[in-house]
Formats: sequence, structure tokens, C-alpha cells
Amino acid sequence: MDIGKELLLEMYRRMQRIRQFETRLKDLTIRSEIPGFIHLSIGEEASAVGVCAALRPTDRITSTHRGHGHPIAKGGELKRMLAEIYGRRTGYCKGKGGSMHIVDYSLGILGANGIVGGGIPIATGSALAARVMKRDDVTACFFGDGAANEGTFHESLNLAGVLKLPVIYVCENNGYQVFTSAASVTAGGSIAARAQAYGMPGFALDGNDVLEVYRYASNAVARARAGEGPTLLECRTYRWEGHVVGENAFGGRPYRSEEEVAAWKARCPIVQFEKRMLESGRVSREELDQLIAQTQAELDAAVEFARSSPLPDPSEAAADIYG
Ligand SMILES: Cc1ncc(C[n+]2csc(CCOP(=O)(O)OP(=O)(O)O)c2C)c(N)n1
Ligand SMILES: [Mg+2]
Repeated sequence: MDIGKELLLEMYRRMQRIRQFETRLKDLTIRSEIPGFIHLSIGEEASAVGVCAALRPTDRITSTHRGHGHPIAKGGELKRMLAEIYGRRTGYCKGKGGSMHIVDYSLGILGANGIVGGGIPIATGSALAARVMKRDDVTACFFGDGAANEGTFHESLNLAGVLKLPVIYVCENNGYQVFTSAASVTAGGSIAARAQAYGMPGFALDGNDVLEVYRYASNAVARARAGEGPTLLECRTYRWEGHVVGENAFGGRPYRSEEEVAAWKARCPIVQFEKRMLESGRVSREELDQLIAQTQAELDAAVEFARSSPLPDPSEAAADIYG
């Protein structure tokens, strides 16, 4: 698959945005500038970016509790995301949602979600809505290996398989569900293989290879748009950080070996992508460095914006609340 240079650089920019945003977020959280639980997806940037690069602006995504990378990959603004995480009025949900509730309907970002597996029926409903409204938009649904063992996964894939809905199920298998290894609680061993039971194609991919993810996602999107139905992609990847920032405070025993973490860090999705682009000769080190510097400046401005934004007024506490 021939990918234009402009798209390659845009994918790289978005991976850098995610990495830098979350690295700064970790620091701000440790310094107690930010309230609430923060789940980082450092190390998992390729699946978010590879899938979203295959989507168009009117396509939609659902995300998870580990939900900063997906909205950034879909084009979310760093400053409004950070303001939301700071609980400020200028944030995406006017400061009342926080890290696990980043939403931007105008970009097709239907929301991060604190309920494990909660995004899967939402994405399935979104795909059904596109069908009913006679739009050829596709919905990409991100979820973890833990969510693949929830009832919502099975009910949703069954419905999508029966109705041939335009949805791409993207399981980011990072090998863990909090402190439990996926291998110890996942019957059958392969999440991708579950697709067969629901009448759709399923593929297990190198989730750290942004170009491989993009290739599979593009095929799945084309299929969905043509009315041929859903696809399940299992992206095998790894989270470099703890389940949540500060997980050591929970007092648990170490659940991953230092060697395992080091081996995955050596397979950094950003470094691997850089290497391939530089080796192809299509992109120069200077071009990449320029994108890194631009992202740093963008992030500095976002931190300043969030810090200087006002908190929501107490009189707004019950506004925009449904249910
Ligand atoms: C329905 C539900 N059950 C349990 C939890 C607590 N919980 C939060 S994250 C998580 C693990 C999810 O693992 P996975 O789906 O693999 O996502 P990852 O954290 O690895 O990205 C659990 C059990 C929850 N938020 N919602
Ligand atoms: Mg997981």
C-alpha cells in the first residue's frame, strides 16, 4: 500500500501528540495539579493513530477509560482536552467530565468511557444509526482485552454480525486488565478468533506497527462502507506505564517483570516508525524534529490555557446532566 508523505507525517505528528501529552500529564498528575484517576496509553500510540488515519472526519469512534490517545488520533484539540482533565470550564465537557469523558461530536468522538466494555454497544448503535440515516459513515470501536470478556462485547458483535453493520471493533490487547494477565482469564487464547463465531473477519496484528494497523484498518473501513459488514482487529500492544498513575499506592505486588517491560519498550511504536520513514529516504530527521518541536509548543500553550481557565460555576452543576 502506497502511503503519501503528507499522511505519513500526519500520523507521526499524532503519535507525538499522544506521547508528549501523556508524558506531561503523568508529570502534572504526580505533582497533584490534576484531579482524578489518569490512565496512560504510552506505548499504545500506533493502534489509535493507525485506525483513525483510515477514517474520515464524519466517521466516529468510541474510546475507553484509557481514552486520551483515541481522541487525539481523531483530531481532538489538546487544549480543550487538557482543560477538561483540569476540570476547567473551557474543557470539552465544561470541566465536569474529566479524563474518562472526553467527547467531541463535531469530530465524531463519541466519548471515552469509565465502564469497561461500555463503548462497544455505543459504537454498535452508532453504526446502526448511520445505516438508518442512510449515511455511509463508519464507526471504529476501541476497547481492551478485558472488555473482550464482557457481555457487551458478545452481544454487540452478534448484532453487528447479523445486521452487517459498518463498525470496526479494535481490541487493544495490552496483555493486562489492571493487575491480571489477559492470558490467565481469556478462554481460547485469541480474541481475533472470536470473530468467526459472529460471522465477521478477525485478524491479530502487530499493534505497535502503525503502518500494519493502518493497512488492516483501511481494508476494514472499505468493507464496512461498501455494506459488507464489521471486522474485528486485535492489536497486540503494551502499556509502558502502570494501569493508573500512582498504582504503587494500591500496595499490590509487582505483576510484570522488568525484562518484559524493557522488551516492549525496545519495540517503541514511535521509534520503529521513525526508523522506517528515515530508511525509506522519504522523510528527513529535520522534518521529524520540526514536528516534535511544534508539538512541544502546542502542548506548552495547552498547559497554559488549562491552568489559566476558570473552574465551572457552582450554578452550572446540574446543567447538561441527563438520565
Ligand atoms: C464494568 C467495569 N468493570 C470493572 C471496572 C474496573 N476496571 C477499570 S479498568 C479495568 C481493566 C480493563 O482492562 P482492559 O479492558 O484490558 O483495558 P486496559 O486497562 O488494559 O487498557 C477494570 C477491571 C470498570 N471500570 N468497569
Ligand atoms: Mg488490557
